[in-house]
Amino acid sequence: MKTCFISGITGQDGAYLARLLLDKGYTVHGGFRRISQAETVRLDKLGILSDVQLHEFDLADANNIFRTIGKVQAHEFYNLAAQSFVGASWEVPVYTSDVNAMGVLRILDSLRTLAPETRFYQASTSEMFGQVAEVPQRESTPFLPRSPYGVSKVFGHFITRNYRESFGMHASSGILFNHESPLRGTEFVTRKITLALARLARGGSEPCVLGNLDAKRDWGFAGDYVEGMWRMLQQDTPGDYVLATGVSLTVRDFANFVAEALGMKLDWNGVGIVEYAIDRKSGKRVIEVSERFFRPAEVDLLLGDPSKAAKVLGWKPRVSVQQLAEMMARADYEDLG
Ligand code: NDP
Ligand code: GDR
Repeated sequence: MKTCFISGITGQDGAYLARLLLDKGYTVHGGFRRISQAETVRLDKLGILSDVQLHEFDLADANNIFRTIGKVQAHEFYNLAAQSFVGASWEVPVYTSDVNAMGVLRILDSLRTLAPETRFYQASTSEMFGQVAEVPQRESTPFLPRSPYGVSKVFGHFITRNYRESFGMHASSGILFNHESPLRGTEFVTRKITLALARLARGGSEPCVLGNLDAKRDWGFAGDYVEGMWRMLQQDTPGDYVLATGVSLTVRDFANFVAEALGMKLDWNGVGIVEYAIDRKSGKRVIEVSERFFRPAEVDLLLGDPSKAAKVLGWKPRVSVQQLAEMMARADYEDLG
């Protein structure tokens, strides 16, 4: 029986990965942060809170990481913990860098000393492509990050590769494009839209206020993506893999899918900062735009090429972006009932 450690187990991906690995018979350990109240709601929602072993774990604390790694001695270590909200990374750039960049190094160096045979997964991101050098983006596409978050993740990516090359560690990076689910944090744009529109469908009147509606993203389902993470660590040799759907749509497109799933039909009016959408049936103002949600620098277009993952890992996403929007909209609508 294998043992794994998941940092960020309380987050969206951590919860889905924990469920997957429990189903595969792993003993699952996970790291949670010592904050005023530990956030275990996602593990609870999946019904697995009592099946996982939780440890206090903070990427900012090297001694804590060292002790935890020595204690657990996992076969596989998945580093999913991060300050993951791009928008916040301009507000807390030093913290974001410490956690997302130095945090990875703290783990790798502890593993090198205490558990060099442990297989390591690093949660890299399509945000590293930033001002994209080519379309679609693949493993060989140069990184041109556009946010403190993206810059910090580039360090995490390269230090993972460096420990692989320097010390022969089985360390892999998944360059994952946006993946969402009903467990997605409410500040990310997909969940912000599904929650706000579900409230409107339940009789509410507050419009969903968004930023850049023209941003294009390659959105998939988190449940599919954690399967890809696991497959990377089952390979004989470590490597870097893009996980994506190969379909890119605007924020506006995603909102249209959500509206449709909730029985609305959006009519869009105006452009730029004065754009808004009205539901043709109820006449309610459903979406508005505010400068507040624009970023100092934007990643305009992300579109991934997952063909290496398909070929080497046999990985394929199963849920389309339209099915994803429906799944999330329905879940929020039911929860509000
Ligand atoms: P979430 O924001 O849902 O989860 C992040 C997790 O990290 C939470 O468990 C959080 O704990 C934990 N965490 C935050 N700061 C620290 C810290 N200082 N020490 C220890 N734990 C910490 O993110 P996702 O599940 O969506 O993403 C998982 C990983 O994948 C992240 O690294 C993210 O950057 C990366 N990624 C995500 C993509 C996506 O589309 N979802 C795409 C590409 C990469 P707490 O519950 O206490 O806040
Ligand atoms: P992203 O996801 O930055 O791609 O990072 P997010 O959902 O925050 O933004 C996606 C795009 O939507 C635009 N947008 C808005 N975004 C938010 N959050 N709120 C709004 O009101 C809004 N209006 C428009 C954004 O400008 C952006 O272009 C996610 C995170 O999970 C990262 O951790 C991960 O690495 C990347 O995906 C891949």
